[in-house]
Amino acid sequence: MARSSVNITDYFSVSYYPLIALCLSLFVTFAVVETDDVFSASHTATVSASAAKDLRYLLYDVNPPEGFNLRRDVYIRMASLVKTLRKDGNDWVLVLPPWGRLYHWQSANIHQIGIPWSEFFSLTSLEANVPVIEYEEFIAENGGPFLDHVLVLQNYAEGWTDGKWEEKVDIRPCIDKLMYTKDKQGYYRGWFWGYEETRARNVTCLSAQGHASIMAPVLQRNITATSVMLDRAETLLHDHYAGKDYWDTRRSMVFAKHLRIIGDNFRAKYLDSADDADNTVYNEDWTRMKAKLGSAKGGPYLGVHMRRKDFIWGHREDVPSLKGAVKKIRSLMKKHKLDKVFVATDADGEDLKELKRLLPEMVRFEPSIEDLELLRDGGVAIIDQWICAHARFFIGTSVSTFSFRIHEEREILGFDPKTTYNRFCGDSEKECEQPTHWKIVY
Ligand SMILES: Nc1nc2c(ncn2[C@@H]2O[C@H](COP(=O)(O)OP(=O)(O)OP(=O)(O)O)[C@@H](O)[C@H]2O)c(=O)[nH]1
Ligand SMILES: *[C@@H]1O[C@H](CO)[C@@H](O)[C@H](O)[C@H]1NC(C)=O
Ligand SMILES: *[C@@H]1O[C@H](CO)[C@@H](O)[C@H](O)[C@H]1NC(C)=O
Ligand SMILES: [Mg+2]
Repeated sequence: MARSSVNITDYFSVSYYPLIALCLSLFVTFAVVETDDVFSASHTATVSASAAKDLRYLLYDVNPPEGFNLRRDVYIRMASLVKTLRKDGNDWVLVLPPWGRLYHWQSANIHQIGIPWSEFFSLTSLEANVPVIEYEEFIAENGGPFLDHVLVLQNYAEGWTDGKWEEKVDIRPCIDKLMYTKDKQGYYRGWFWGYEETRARNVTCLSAQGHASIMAPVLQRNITATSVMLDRAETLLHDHYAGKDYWDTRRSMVFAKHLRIIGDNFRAKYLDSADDADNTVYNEDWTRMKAKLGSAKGGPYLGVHMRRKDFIWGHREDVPSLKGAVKKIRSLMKKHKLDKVFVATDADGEDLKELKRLLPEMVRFEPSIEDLELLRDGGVAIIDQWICAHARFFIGTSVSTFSFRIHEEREILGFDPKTTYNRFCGDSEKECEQPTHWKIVY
């Protein structure tokens, strides 16, 4: 079996530190070409004290059970809100909520709390879309771990009145048990991404129904505090799903360079895949990454995302048995004349053993414990997604946001939609509707 485990520790010592130097040099480059380079246009993360007057911070968090890939989707909604807010006066900055305590991130008991975004994404790239700072940078700029106001978003207790949809937002009594408690000094304590020192001066529940930017008037007029956190931010909908602004933000979510390097080295070593031959040459500057649809060829392997765990516990009819999935994999390999298959999956225990028995030739990215400590579960998920994104043909799992993020990555790389928007069907699923093609709006 082609179980392949690379030694990532090598990549780290070789390429991680030069990376910091590289980032610094990129920064200088971007600053110089300011006139026509979007990459420097919106950088206000370090604002001088004199301009700090109307500087305001938007923080947010998401319902604890939500996973990595839905959280990435909520980021897009918040970035859109910050853009709306910035159009109307104040110098709003989006504070990136540290990663951690995700239900699925429990590998090997490694510490996975308070992880900065720079471990997973390129901050320079995010900043070229909307001003962002890491949480620890916020604490430093703000002079301490104090938030002025937390708004806990919730639906309306009464649902949609008259069955009619309307956009609205109102201060309302909290529906669920409040996850914040007052301490002796009158400050509110809560989870705050595991930062125990963080506290809030005020907490209010707000019923909201509508798109992210319905919060703009409230944040501009009703709440005048400098730092405002929206908890349960997933309550708000996309301003315009798959529109230009959506795609700008999505394209700006460039994976951290060290993760892309590890993925690329793995492709080269185990999958005969390289950008030049595969027509997947990547531009670090997402504002200049405009691959033509159908231009990407991809590496000579089938990419598979097979979601298991909670997706099979409910015996969903749109998720196949392992046998069914392997049958489909074999037929796709034959059809597309591919003799290699890369499998990304969250399968574990008996399920994984069975999969390895049924598909012994599969290639998987399986880091050692030491490597996992460096990458964390989020880094491994990104590397899995990056490798799937470069496959000649991809098949994912029905309604998995993990698969959806791979679709988007392949769309950015310029793959023919036929090679991307595919999913497994349940063994006895009657109408197996395939995923929707969302075209990039540049
Ligand atoms: N490395 C890796 N991790 C996976 C894979 N599939 C699922 N996971 C993990 O399991 C999580 C998915 O479940 P959730 O946390 O419920 O939510 P999600 O990320 O929004 O994605 P979906 O549940 O698939 O919609 C991911 O965030 C990953 O951490 C995979 O193929 N490779
Ligand atoms: C915001 O202020 C306006 C005007 O004073 C008021 O009508 C509205 O109810 C307030 N909204 C919230 C959410 O507090
Ligand atoms: C908390 O916020 C609410 C809503 O804006 C406001 O009415 C109230 O006065 C605030 N409480 C404190 C202690 O500032
Ligand atoms: Mg999920």
